[in-house]
Amino acid sequence: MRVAVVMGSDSDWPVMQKAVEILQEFGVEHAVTIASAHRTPEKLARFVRAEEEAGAAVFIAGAGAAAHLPGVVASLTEKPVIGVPLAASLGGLDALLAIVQMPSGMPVATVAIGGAKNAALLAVQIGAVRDENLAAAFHAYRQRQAAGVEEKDERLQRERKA
Ligand code: RP5
Repeated sequence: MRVAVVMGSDSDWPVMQKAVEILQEFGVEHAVTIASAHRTPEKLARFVRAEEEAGAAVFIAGAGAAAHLPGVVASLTEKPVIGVPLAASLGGLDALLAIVQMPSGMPVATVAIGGAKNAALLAVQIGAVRDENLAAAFHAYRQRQAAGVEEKDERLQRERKA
């Protein structure tokens, strides 16, 4: 499975790198680039075309402010697009609304403001539908997560007794 990650600016990277960390953790082949729907539309179109040819199954697009990037990526590909609203202005509410309010017939799966980690996990889940190894890795991830909650609860109960 291959995932293509694009963001509108280098200022998006501190958040978007959390998506890349998850893809690395799951051993998912990926590409990352900065390309803007407004500032570099032709570069964006070239990236989407190149990634389709390279076999990308899912696109993750992160942008802030007038966040048209995920929607424009969706207009350029028939692969699923996951949009990550980023808090570049107005706490990210502008980007959230811009990304989530896609016109009928043109979906973008939108995660929370700053939700780059969940975007990558969702991409992994999409890939896991047809990849048993990825499905097993995701199952193990969920089990580790549940075990972590149990540990926190046990610690809380111990502290309350002390
Ligand atoms: C958006 O504008 C980018 O995705 C970024 O979140 C925001 C601000 O960009 P810079 O001015 O930091 O380059 O297009």
